Amino acid sequence: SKPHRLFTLIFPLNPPQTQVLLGLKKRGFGQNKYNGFGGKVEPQESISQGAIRELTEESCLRARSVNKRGVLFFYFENDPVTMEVHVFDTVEYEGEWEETEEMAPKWFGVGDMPFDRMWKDDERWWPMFIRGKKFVGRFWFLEDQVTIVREELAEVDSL
Ligand code: 6U4
Ligand code: NA
Ligand code: NA
Repeated sequence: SKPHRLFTLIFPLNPPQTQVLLGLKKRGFGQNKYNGFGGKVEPQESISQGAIRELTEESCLRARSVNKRGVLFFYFENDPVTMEVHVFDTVEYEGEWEETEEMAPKWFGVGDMPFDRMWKDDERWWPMFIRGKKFVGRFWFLEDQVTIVREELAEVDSL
């Protein structure tokens, strides 16, 4: 099979889960897009440990627990490396969010997402996310990182 690389993507929700903290990414892959927090999983850590670490690095919030919500696979035209992104939420976190070198955080209503400033796949799976469903998705992008030429998306009972 093709090489793939593991990533995390975590969304802090406020009780009663009507708002989500997104970050405007200031540099690197996905720059100028709003997204959850996350990054590459490091070799010595579990995937959920990676999500917790990235959340702190990028927003200063410290998650006490995380919930697995989905797995997304991204394929880009002319790039042999599949991105395998593990999506989490957290409702148990400590600290005050702060802007960091990588992210400028901002709260949004879960029904009022800035999809025109997010990755194109997000509006596809976000409805499942906010209904409390788990999901697995695969999205094939052109090199422009905008156009989705094929997708597979399904709710699942467990991950
Ligand atoms: P460096 O700068 O090497 O430390 P790192 O923070 O480890 O980077 P980063 O930020 O490049 O990694 O990771 C990419 C982030 O973008 C992950 O959280 C996954 C997320 N991501 C990538 N493609 C996405 C997509 N199509 N839709 C989406 N999130 C995506 O919602
Ligand atoms: Na990151
Ligand atoms: Na990283």
